[in-house]
Amino acid sequence: MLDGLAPCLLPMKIESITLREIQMPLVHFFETSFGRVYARRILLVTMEGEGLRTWGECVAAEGPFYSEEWIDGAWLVIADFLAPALLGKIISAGTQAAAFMSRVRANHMAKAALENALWAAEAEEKGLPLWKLLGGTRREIACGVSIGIQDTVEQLIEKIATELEAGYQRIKVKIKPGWDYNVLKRIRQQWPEILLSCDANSAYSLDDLHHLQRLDEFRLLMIEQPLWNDDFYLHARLQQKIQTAICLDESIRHARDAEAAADLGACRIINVKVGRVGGFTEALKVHNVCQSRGIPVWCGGMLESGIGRAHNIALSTLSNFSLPGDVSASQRYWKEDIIEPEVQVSNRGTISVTGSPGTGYLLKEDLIEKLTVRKQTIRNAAVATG
Ligand code: OSB
Ligand code: MG
Repeated sequence: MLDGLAPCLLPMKIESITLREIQMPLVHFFETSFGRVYARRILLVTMEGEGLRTWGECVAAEGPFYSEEWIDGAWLVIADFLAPALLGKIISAGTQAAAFMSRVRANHMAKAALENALWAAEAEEKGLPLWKLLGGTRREIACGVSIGIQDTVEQLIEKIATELEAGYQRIKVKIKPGWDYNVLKRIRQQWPEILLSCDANSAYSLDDLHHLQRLDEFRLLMIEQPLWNDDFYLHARLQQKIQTAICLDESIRHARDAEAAADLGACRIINVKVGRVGGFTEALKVHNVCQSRGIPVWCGGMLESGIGRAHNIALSTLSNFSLPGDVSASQRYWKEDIIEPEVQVSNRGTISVTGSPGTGYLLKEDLIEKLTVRKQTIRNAAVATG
């Protein structure tokens, strides 16, 4: 995602980095076991140099509930540490970004926003679609939906019916104690054969073993992150005692985690979120580690705007992304997305990628400007606010 004012040429000397907060109301609230969100506060970054500009999205949420990162923390980490580490550097490929930022521990979503912007610039500069630069092979990716906790089961059933009618290939529902067995039972009564999974976002402990075993009767494709957000060991013990495949999301922070989880038998499936693992370079490593161990992966979502969504689509074209992801149409989230065209899903539940260079999507810069509530540009060590 790059708007070259002049024909751009990597290597690019990074002259300034701009952070923007945009606010976008969700078409429908989204509720997980850790809370409900009605509107997103999204941190977008641009990197400018030698007359060009490239965009990235930081997927950190409004509060540190999914993981330790959140928008205001990420903003500071980028402004005070990551941007200064990149400014003045000459970078010719996305893979080079991580080394400059490695002195900063973790803060993966903040790092990914910057690294992914450089990958997008590299793709554009090489005249390649981002998905090809990443090593993708599919022209069409399979889409599922993640449906939050609703006020009533009937509302959930209605939502599932709408998504199935639209063609989505897999339904994932959020669960928590008190919104699990009976809800899944009701769904299975209505749709005995659909591809169905659930996501607990760490809402259970091993004390719930018998309860979780009862979910086996629903023949779920997977149960996502049932236990602690930072755990493999107890997930491995749980996996031995339930038939349903465990999918890890929160616990997998990098390729070494994927390796450890696979070797321990902590999961049979992994959800890859490019922000959670710190950028495309690490996401590719996770993909490869999983592929070599026979663990299928799929692309998770973080209620992204079009920028992050376009990046997720590109990543999903890699060969081991063999299960439908949580990458769905713009209109499920936003009245108007910030990219053109908006992300559209076919009636077979797929998104197609094109042969155009970069992400294949254009930015609605006027709309982004209108949605912006905060902006800060960092140049060398000096900080300018405006
Ligand atoms: O656990 O996958 C998750 C959204 C916010 C935080 C965590 C998760 C999710 C989703 C939504 O499930 C996926 C999406 O539609 O973007
Ligand atoms: Mg999840």
